[in-house]
Amino acid sequence: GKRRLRVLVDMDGVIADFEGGFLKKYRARYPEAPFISLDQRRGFWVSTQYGQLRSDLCEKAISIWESKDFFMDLEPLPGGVEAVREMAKMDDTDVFICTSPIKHYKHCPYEKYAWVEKHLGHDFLEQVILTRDKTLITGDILIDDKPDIIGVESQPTWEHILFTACHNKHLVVEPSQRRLLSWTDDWRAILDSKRQ
Ligand code: UMP
Repeated sequence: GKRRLRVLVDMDGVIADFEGGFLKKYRARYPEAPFISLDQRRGFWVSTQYGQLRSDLCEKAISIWESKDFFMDLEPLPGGVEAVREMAKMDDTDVFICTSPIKHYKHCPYEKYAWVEKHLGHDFLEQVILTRDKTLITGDILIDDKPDIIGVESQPTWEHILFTACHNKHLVVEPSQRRLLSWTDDWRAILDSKRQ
């Protein structure tokens, strides 16, 4: 085909292990506080589920990802960085990392760039999109673990591919909603299905 394929890849929960990094730092900082194992996670918002467990835990959870080095220290999720590198090398394919920074901006935006530089290389910084509204970004597909991606544009150009994560794996989704179960799943076939 002559048109290039544009792939948008989310960061937290797709290529960077937000949930694992959160739980490790939360347990280290609040060893006496109850916690939610990854098997028990339900719903996209960690802070909401912690707040339901005990009201003071909502702000304790938030304090973790607002801390310096939280985003920088996230481990890559298995196969994610390799998949992104590989798709970026494919013919007629443009890949962008599309991620929403938290509003506590002291560390997060800087560390997201630093993470991409560390794991994908300096040149890949050209591909970073920080936005709180992914519906404004045009693309053919958006690979993201958040089940409901909404914003001011009611008809985004991309097809949302739901990346399976601890918080969404039990969720029953519309039959039309495609999932990527992990980076060992057939992401190449999903890309090919969108090529002209
Ligand atoms: N985030 C919160 N609260 C939560 C869980 C995540 O603020 O309970 C943040 C972390 C990420 C952002 O910066 O939300 C999610 O970004 P995307 O994965 O949608 O890009």
